[in-house]
Amino acid sequence: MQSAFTLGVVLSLLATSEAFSAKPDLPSDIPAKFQPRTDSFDHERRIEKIPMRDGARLHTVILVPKGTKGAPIILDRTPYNATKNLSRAESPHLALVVPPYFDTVAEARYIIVSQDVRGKHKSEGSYVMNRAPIGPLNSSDTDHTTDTFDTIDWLVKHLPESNGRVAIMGGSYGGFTAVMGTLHPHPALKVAVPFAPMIDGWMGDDWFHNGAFRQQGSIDYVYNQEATRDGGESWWSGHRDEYSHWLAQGSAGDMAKAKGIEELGFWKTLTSHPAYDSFWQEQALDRYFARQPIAVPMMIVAGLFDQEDIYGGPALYRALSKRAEAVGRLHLVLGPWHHGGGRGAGGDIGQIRFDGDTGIWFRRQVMQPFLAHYLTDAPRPDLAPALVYQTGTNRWQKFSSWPQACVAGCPTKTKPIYLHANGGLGFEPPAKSAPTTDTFVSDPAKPVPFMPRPVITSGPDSRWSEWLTIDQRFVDGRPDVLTYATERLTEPVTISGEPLARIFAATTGSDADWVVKLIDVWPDQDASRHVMGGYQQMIAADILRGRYRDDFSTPTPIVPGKILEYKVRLPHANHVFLPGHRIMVQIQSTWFPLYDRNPQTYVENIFFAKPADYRPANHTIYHSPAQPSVIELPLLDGAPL
Ligand code: PG9
Repeated sequence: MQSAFTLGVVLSLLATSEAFSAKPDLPSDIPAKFQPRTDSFDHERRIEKIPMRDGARLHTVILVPKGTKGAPIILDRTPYNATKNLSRAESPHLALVVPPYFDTVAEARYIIVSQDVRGKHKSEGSYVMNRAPIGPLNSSDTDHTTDTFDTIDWLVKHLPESNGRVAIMGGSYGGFTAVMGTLHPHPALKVAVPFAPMIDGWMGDDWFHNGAFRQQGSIDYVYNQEATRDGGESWWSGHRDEYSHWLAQGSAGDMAKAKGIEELGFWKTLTSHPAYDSFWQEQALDRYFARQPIAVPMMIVAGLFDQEDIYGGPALYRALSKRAEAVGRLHLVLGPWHHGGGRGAGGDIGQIRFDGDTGIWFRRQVMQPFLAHYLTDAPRPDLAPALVYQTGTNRWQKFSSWPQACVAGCPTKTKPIYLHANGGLGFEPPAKSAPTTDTFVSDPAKPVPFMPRPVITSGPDSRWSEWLTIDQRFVDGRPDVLTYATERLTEPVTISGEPLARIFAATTGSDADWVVKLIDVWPDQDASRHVMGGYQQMIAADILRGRYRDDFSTPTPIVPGKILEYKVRLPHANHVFLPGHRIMVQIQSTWFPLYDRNPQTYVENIFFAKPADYRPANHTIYHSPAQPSVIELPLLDGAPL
């Protein structure tokens, strides 16, 4: 139905000659004589430079289904090339031209818009990596909120085919810009769907996890993003095995120096803020948005196995769900997805299979009815606050809140599962008589790889998107990986929420990293899929940089030999360990080259550690009655071992 608002827009457009001046329907940078015929296309392509309030003009690609009237607008704001984003295939069909996450909106014949954020590709202005909201970290008059506002204002005034209602969508960086667009929204912005949004770059998204620097994927990303406006220069390695590439350098700073990228703006920013200082705290969108009204209905889409932004989606949901306006307007969808699963195909990750294509199912059955309700007055779909995929059983579950279980503040409190002597793991506390410690040597010269070598994270052989589900047997048995496991389960064990590892440990060094992995071990043989026999499937795993054990913003050295408790928060999980399976915990101290190596000697800034700072250390894990190391499991059904 055409709204009075739309009619007003159309009439005002009719009144200006500019409105109906001929607009090219193909990229304006193609000379007229080479413009192909588009009669058979089911859509028009319009290229616009949309002016912002400060005069910068942002390059915007608009796809309008031919003959459409009263259509909503879907807006995606990206640093990754809007033209490319809406040129997936050379095809006259809209559905093939747009990226897969627009499949249902293309079917619904909505208007699809992709815009280069300021300073990237064909947009004017300067690029700031993850430009913060206007305020202490951004002294300019523009941010993603104002740019979104100005863009929407232009779109609803210049697209007579629209019904004047806009949704903002996008993944990862585009998820971040989508969330930012809702801060002070234009009245036409009716709904937001951020996929895998980057929310807190220090706590658990792209740049750091609990203080450990994600060197691989950060330095190269900064180079690709910042070296040139159009991304024309990209990172080079010269090694098939990225493990040897990084090991050949010393610190992350040495790698940056070797590549000559020390002057890049965001690299300098990263290296000046290794701790969770005000720079990170003030731009963490979960903290920031918790203080703002939820101005636009939002569906946050996140992946249980997101190798880049596993923290942000659930953290944002948790922060926003405390606000009164969240009721009926805020939804979390936590699917069995890697970073791109919800936006693409979601049938499997590596060897782990799910029940059908969960990505397409979600977009058709959940996202599209949600969008249609807010954009076209379609009936309100019956959506729970949280829709979470249960791995192990492979089914979707609806929850009235999320997480279901956590250490404090959830409907259910976690229960500890204890590390035992001789590699045991169980719900009973350790016995007095048993040995109380396990010691291993962590040698920075021989770090534990985070995926089997050769480590390949780009190109056709890349295993980057599956690494969180890779069979952990490739490190099980290494002398620097401790493994603890239960007996075979006789009943299912269900977890639903946020696990937390509390590990008592000592080291002979003055700093150390702690990696804790919660693993589902499959039965020794699997009749239907042989590859799954004995498979060690990671369910939740993360890293803590020991210097931040007491305070993320203030690092302190570890006193060598002192037994301390380290709390490692693990990513959210919704999983059933099935009968016949075993629960396993692995503890190690390196996850290389994804995370930079801790020199294990306390230095002020690990980015610039010197070769002599890297020293082997003996790490001791305690499992005594007085110092019990545990994983606080978000158990839903008690402890039925
Ligand atoms: N994870 C990527 C990213 C987001 C935000 C900042 C930096 C990197 C991405 O996929 O966009």
